[in-house]
Amino acid sequence: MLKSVTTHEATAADDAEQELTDGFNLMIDALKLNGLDTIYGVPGIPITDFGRMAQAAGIRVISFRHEQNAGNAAAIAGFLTKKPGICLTVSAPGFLNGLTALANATTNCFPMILISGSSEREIVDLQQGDYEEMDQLAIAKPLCKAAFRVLHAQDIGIGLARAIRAAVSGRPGGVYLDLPGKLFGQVMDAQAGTKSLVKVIDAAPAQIPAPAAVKRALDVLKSAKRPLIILGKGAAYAQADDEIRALVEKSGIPFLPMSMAKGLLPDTHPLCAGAARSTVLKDSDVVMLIGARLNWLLSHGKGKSWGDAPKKFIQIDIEPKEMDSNVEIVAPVVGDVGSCVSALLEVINAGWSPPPAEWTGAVSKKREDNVAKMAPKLMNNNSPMDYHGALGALRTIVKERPDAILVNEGANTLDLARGIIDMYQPRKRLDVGTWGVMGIGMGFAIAAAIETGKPVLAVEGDSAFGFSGMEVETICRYNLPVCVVIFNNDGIYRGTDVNPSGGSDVAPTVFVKGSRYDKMMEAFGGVGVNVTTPDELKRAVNAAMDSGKPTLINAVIDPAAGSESGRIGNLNPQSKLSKKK
Ligand code: ADP
Ligand code: TZD
Ligand code: MG
Repeated sequence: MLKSVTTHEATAADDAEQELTDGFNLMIDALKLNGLDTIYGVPGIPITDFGRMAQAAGIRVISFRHEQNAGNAAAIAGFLTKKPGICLTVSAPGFLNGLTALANATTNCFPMILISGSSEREIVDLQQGDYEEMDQLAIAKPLCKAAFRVLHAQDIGIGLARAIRAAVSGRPGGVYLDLPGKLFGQVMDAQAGTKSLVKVIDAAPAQIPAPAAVKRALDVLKSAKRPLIILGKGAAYAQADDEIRALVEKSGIPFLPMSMAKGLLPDTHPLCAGAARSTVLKDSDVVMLIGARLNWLLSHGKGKSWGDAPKKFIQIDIEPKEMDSNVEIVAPVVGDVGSCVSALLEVINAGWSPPPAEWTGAVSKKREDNVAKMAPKLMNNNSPMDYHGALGALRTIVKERPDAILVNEGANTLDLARGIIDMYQPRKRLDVGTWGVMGIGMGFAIAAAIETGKPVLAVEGDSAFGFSGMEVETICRYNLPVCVVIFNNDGIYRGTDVNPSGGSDVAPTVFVKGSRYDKMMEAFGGVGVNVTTPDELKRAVNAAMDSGKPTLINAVIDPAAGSESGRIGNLNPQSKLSKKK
């Protein structure tokens, strides 16, 4: 009989024989040894038994309806815990379904490991048509941070150790681990097997910034008349929450949180410039980026939205190659956010003059004006609802339940929720990230509930929800405290487009009118509610959050309320030939 190294006690009778282990058990033991206690995946050949045995060995195995959602769950588990999230799939098609999530995780700097079973190497390499034949390693390589294949049971320990280190050290990202079906059944001596396992020590070592780089950054910061700190999701990932808060408050510099950095300090903090975004981007003279890239989300650090005032950029990032990627960085500080911010704080604590009151006063004034302008819109009780009325209700709920996790995707549903719903705690807002990808919703919501045990509120455009909607069954199956609110405006951006040809097909952006997504949740034993006013919405969400029952609220939104592509319509190419609408 084969014996798992860690799961069975040896008996006297067994002592006579050589104790054996195999690929299944070694992989399970390797995961457990490294504290990787949850697997998100979809079963099938050749990993069905692996999932069963992992569950028997005490690993939590969360089974999804589509690998992309399992992969997104693993990715966000990585973001929330700083441990690589594990996604497990079958070969070729299952692998490819998971690959989108792996690429997205890499793009967003989330640590995860996609583990896929694969077919017989000998047949795959000769392209002889094996069951689910595909050279998965080669395909994964350009789309992730690192990719490895394990061919021998005795290399499983090293294989997983390499995958863990690659995922979490330096700039975090996605790693692919290829496990051919044959590997699982390979047998070896149990003692040698145990010895072959590796417990990874200090997987993401602190990266201390050079003192000269810290000094250079502080000199630039001191010279500023209108300084600004931009916090990105790398700062949220770093879990250096106290240090970041101290840096902002001791320096007295206004801060702008990127979407998933909201809540590192509360959006209602007196130094938060979230509601004065265009002003601070335009008028600031020194900008310190902390775990944020100058990509499209920050207009590449140049152009109209950055105004005419000359800018100097300081950048704190763990990835040296990020420096000067879009504009000159006059003070690069390479290291992990915790170490870099601590180093800056040491000097600031020793004596610091806050930025001119003229600047901080102007930022506060702008923020207060904008907040006041928005307030009446958020209080409307229109039916059908517009985005502001519905989001005004959700904003109050999040304020009253600051430890709930907000998942958010869509176009108008995303852009308006990001601006309107204030966040109060770190890593509570999870969204479409760097790619603006649709489909993260249910995977993120499920992993957020599993990893944190906190209630989850997923605010979803009706289109966005459709990309992962089948996972409502998964939410019901594991009885997770997830409340999904669908902003149902009958389509993508708007439900009012018409087919310009006059034909019988509806326009490409339009869905079935009056759909009842709430019935989907009811189909699996969850609670479904249809709401048409902000008051009803508020009541339904509060009931869901109080009960912790899987709930889906179909929130009927005026189909004419949205705008093209939400807030990023300017990125659409325009035909110079077609007539203007
Ligand atoms: P946002 O979209 O919020 O602006 P980005 O994803 O563009 O954020 O940027 C995150 C940055 O944070 C990446 O450049 C990444 O290298 C960096 N990063 C991630 N983790 C850490 C860390 N622990 N310390 C320093 N930088 C980090
Ligand atoms: N496919 C993928 C994977 N990601 C995308 N971002 C898109 C397609 C394009 N897209 C957007 O950028 S937003 C969006 C799509 C299809 C859906 C917007 O409709 P919605 O939200 O119903 O989710 P609103 O509230 O109607 O704007
Ligand atoms: Mg919509």
